[in-house]
Amino acid sequence: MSTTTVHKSACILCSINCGIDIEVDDATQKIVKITGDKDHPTSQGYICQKATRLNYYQDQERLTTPLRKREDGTFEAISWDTAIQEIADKLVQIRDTHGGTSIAYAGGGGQGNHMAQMYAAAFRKTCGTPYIYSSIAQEKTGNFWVHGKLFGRQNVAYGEPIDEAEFGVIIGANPMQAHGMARARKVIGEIGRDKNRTLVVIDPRATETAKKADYWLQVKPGRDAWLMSAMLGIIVQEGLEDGAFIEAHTNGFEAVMPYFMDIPVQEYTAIAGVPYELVLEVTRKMAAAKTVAIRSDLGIEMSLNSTLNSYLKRLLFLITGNFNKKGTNHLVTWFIPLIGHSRDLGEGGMTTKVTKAREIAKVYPPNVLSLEIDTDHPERLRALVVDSCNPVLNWADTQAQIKAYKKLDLMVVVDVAMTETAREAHYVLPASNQFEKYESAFFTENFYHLRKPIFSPLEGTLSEPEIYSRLIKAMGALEVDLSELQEAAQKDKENPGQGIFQGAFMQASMQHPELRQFSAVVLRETLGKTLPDGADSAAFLWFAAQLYASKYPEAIRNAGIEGKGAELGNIIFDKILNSPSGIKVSKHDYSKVWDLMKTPDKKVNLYIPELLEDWLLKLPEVLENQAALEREYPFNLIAGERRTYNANAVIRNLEWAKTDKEGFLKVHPTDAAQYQIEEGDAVQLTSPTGAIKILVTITDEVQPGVISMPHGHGLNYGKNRSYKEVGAMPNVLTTATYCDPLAKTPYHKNVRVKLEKVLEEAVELT
Ligand SMILES: Nc1nc2c(c(=O)[nH]1)N[C@H]1C(S)=C(S)[C@@H](COP(=O)(O)OP(=O)(O)OC[C@H]3O[C@@H](n4cnc5c(=O)[nH]c(N)nc54)[C@H](O)[C@@H]3O)O[C@H]1N2
Ligand SMILES: Nc1nc2c(c(=O)[nH]1)N[C@H]1C(S)=C(S)[C@@H](COP(=O)(O)OP(=O)(O)OC[C@H]3O[C@@H](n4cnc5c(=O)[nH]c(N)nc54)[C@H](O)[C@@H]3O)O[C@H]1N2
Ligand code: SF4
Ligand SMILES: [Mo]
Repeated sequence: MSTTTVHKSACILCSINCGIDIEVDDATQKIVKITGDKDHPTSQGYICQKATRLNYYQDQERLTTPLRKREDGTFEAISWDTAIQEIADKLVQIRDTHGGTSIAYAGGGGQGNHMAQMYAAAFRKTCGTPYIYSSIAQEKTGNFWVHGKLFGRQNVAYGEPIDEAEFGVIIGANPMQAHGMARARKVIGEIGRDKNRTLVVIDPRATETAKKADYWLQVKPGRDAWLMSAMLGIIVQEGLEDGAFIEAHTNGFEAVMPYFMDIPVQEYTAIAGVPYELVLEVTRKMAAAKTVAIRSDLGIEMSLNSTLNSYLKRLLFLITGNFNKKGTNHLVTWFIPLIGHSRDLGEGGMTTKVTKAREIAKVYPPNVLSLEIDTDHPERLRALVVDSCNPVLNWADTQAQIKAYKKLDLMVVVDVAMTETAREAHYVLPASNQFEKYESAFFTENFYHLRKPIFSPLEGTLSEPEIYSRLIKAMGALEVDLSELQEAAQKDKENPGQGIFQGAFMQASMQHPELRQFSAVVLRETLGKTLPDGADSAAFLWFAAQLYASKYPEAIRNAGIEGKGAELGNIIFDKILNSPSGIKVSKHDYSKVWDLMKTPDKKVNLYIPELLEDWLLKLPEVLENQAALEREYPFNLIAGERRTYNANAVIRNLEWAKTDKEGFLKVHPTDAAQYQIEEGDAVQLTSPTGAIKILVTITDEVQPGVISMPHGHGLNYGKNRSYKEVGAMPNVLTTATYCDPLAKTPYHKNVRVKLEKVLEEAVELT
């Protein structure tokens, strides 16, 4: 009988990052079984079906050597030294000729590999570029921009505790499949059974979550702004707002109120497609509830009026007084900030060079990337480094991207697998995967999980911290002698508690200010070398812990971590290193959360004139502008549904899926009858940008005129497979410019298409 060992880690398939126990056969080093980790502070043993099949991530086809593209488009294997030096030389040449702003970085983290980010930041500084194009900027940047206005900073973050609220509202999210909240199925099930709690779901589709709800408002796709405006209209017109809360905690209500006093509620509910009486009942009940929490996601972010939706959703809980108390949306902190704050346009904020897209929360929108490259503009992008991301598959307009990438002087992809994007690159660098190196998970607020490696790195691969450290040095940066710091780290290890390393590090940072931008690399090579179990890449957490401890000492002690001053930071660092299931780093008392506000008077600034004047008042124009497109392309395609077996594009081998390998398109029976389509038939979908073939399943889960396809299908894995075996790529249909005017978030949930039945037998993929 072979023996096995159980290792603790986290699932890397969605932002919840549930704790997992991975049982590995000692002899074969194969994963035998994956179960939930009961010691994990937030998931508490919960996992969904996807995590149990993470062995398909571990065992998939991998990259094992750096690759360089030949003239004829094929790749050749090269050594790491050659790859690093050639890439570094080209980056320096491009930077020194065209400026750092001609270089862009894309990706950085997927759902569970965030360790590299500190090192990637140092690398971007070396390149001299502010440009980080991130998947988060194709969903959440409208929210962040609104936070900047309401709360004073774009990186002020809040939680959405549906589990603690008397009245929960879920708008455009399907936690039963997509999660987005911890232990979602358990929590939604509990709320559904509890007579004292109410759950409202706003979704055009009869989702698994909608089926558990007390009220399901089947909004028409893209019409949430009318629905939420109508709800706000009812609140102010009936005087249901919380005057005491508004008085104590907000500014600007008098300026906001008239806009909603004037909303023609019945007309707006009709546009939204939801019965007026139902909206009235739900809104009154919500206004009367003791606690309300609202959770939303892509259904309103990747939809028409994305940024306006972000604002209206927040007004709903703010003017009913449901903020910053238990059971309501309330402010939280992150141990390592996911995003930053960017100054807005008019305040000297940054934009891209060609399309002038604004930087929000320190990131740039994927939708404009191809437009920033594929142009003769003298300040266009000329080099692109992609890490842990598959834009060709996942970002808007696959064809426009492929065309644009051909114009680049340099394109580098760092990934574990030969992705659709990697195929376009000049250089492909193979990374060790997330179970072969130190990694972290920290999407969940007030929490941090450092994950130890379980397997040795696959031969030929390197971790991202190592890759970026080598690139930085090969570019000629960080030529500082670190031996004194290395000695100090060693002495500190032998004489703990005396702050020897801390003192030396502070002194070195003062003497060589240029070191600061490389602090992650410096710490890895000094303090890192003294850490147990090869945890050198985690050394930057020591610094992060000091920063966090200096900002939130009370909240940290409130989470049961004792200590003062520098000692508190060191204690958190030690705890992180020694908590295989992750730790709660802080707990903010409800009486103190208002301190996290960044407005000068700590009040919420409700009035955002540009959204009210230029947008809410002009909602009818949005409908008019869509009308021609809707006539020509009669179907609303929800392009990117989260299902039982899709997980972005992290797992490439579709054998992992027990069901729905084909990635069926959901079509309503009425539409199926009209187009004479039967279960399993193939159809062609054509948008203004492109066309795909896809197999149909007939279901009344969608409304007539609305069709829904999964996200993360159509991957080129294995050879000679037809679309029938791999599904279809949604972003062949999407258009880069079909997006939110402010945040540039795509309208992936409202893609307009024509549908035709396909008669031929099979179409091979190229
Ligand atoms: N299984 C699985 N889970 C995942 C992922 C995955 O790939 N697979 N990806 C993860 C990631 S990266 C993310 S961002 C999250 C996203 O998580 P969610 O946003 O919760 O998931 P989606 O299925 O994309 O969309 C949510 C809902 O929006 C609805 N919707 C579509 N159009 C509209 C509209 O106009 N109005 C309203 N109100 N609703 C609309 C859809 O019917 C759908 O039920 O999921 C995460 N979890
Ligand atoms: N049409 C449409 N498009 C969508 C969506 C939609 O709903 N509709 N959803 C969007 C959303 S919300 C998101 S978040 C994006 C997600 O899209 P992406 O940001 O592209 O994320 P993933 O698909 O998770 O891709 C992660 C990549 O990281 C690689 N990888 C895995 N582990 C490692 C590692 O350890 N190191 C390195 N270097 N690489 C690794 C994987 O092989 C994969 O190529 O897709 C978006 N695209
Ligand atoms: S996919 Fe998300 S919810 Fe499911 S186990 Fe993984 S982290 Fe948890
Ligand atoms: Mo996402």
